[in-house]
Amino acid sequence: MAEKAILAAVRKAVDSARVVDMHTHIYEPRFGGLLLWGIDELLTYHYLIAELFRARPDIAYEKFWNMPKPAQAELVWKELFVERSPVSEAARGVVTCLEAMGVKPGPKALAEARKMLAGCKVEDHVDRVFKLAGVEKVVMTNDPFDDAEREVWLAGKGPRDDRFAAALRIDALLNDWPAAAAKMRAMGYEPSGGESGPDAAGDKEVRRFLADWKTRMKPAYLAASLPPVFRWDAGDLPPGTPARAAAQARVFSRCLLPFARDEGLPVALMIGVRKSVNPALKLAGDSLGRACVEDIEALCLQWPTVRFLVTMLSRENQHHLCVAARKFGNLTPFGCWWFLNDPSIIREMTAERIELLGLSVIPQHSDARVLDQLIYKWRHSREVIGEVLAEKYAALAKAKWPLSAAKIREDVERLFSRNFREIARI
Ligand code: RAT
Ligand code: ZN
Repeated sequence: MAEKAILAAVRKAVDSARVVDMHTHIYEPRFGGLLLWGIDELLTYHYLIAELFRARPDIAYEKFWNMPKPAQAELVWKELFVERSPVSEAARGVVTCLEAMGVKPGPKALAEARKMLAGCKVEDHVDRVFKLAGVEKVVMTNDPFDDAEREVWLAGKGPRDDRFAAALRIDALLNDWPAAAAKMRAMGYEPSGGESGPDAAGDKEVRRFLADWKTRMKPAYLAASLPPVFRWDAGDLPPGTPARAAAQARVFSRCLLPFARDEGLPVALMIGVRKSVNPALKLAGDSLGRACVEDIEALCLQWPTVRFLVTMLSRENQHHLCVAARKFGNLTPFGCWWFLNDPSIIREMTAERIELLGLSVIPQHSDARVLDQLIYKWRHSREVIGEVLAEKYAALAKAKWPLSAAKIREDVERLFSRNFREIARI
């Protein structure tokens, strides 16, 4: 294949790949208000709220939080789209969405987008966004400790929409055991034990809880977002470990991992978030820290039959994570998470991963919190991932390796859907 034909074949394969998006925060329409969509939600995305406060540090946080959502959206629009050009990745994302939905981008687009979406039925909007984004399936983030969400699951309303798979999110069990235990009690479980975690009978109760939620949700995997340093118990928990860390280690190692192993459920770990470094910013107030990849290597070694899907928030961890994945077939790096979901970093991480791990990675997830974001997150990522792949294929062609459009399509499909499907068995 000539270089020009290769570039065209890669572009076509990447642009037409049907994505399985392995981590989002969007919900099936039957979850009602939990599914966020539309222009006002796009503009009040926490990534943009952080940017608003950079543009207007004079605005008091409380004043902003007390504004009704449409007024918040108007303020973000004015400051980040009218007064300034929307060049940041999150702001450019809104422009991509507007354009894709047929609203002429420009200072008047907010009013136009509101008008256009006003009479729209959410189900129709889901269809339209999935089509525009080229997404076939998304995985939600499902938290049985969230009261509003739990109610929907317990009510068992309506048939499942199989474009939305579930993920059983268990942060609550790991991050604040006493509070999680109290909630479990209110749900009819008896997680015996103390501040430093469940005892042997309590372990069983936690697993019973997980089993019940597995039956209810049919999750593709268990998931947790974790700080840069978190404890798990490799049998060496030193005496005097603080209660909170001991509880985390105990729940992780004696409840979650055996459960995942016995049930054949993959475990997705999102590591490196430092929560609430600026609490006044709420969801926008988290930062990051460099994690310990050595811990993940030890985890993969000790639990060889558990499939670990791992993403890390620090750019400095990415190379080591790839090297770790070369050593452990049960470790799959995924996505360019949160502060890494920017074209310059996606380019670097995708090249690094492909050079070290070939096609055995999941290059991206969207983390969309607002349905419409699927459009821009995937359009922008396809563009960059396509460029990286084109370079690799061009180098192969230069060395006379035979290539075909069909082979390229097959490789791309692995990256955008098959690798995840095979691990999660969905
Ligand atoms: O990317 C985000 O929106 C973050 O706020 C988090 O949701 C993170 O992705 C998470 O799942 O904890
Ligand atoms: Zn997320």
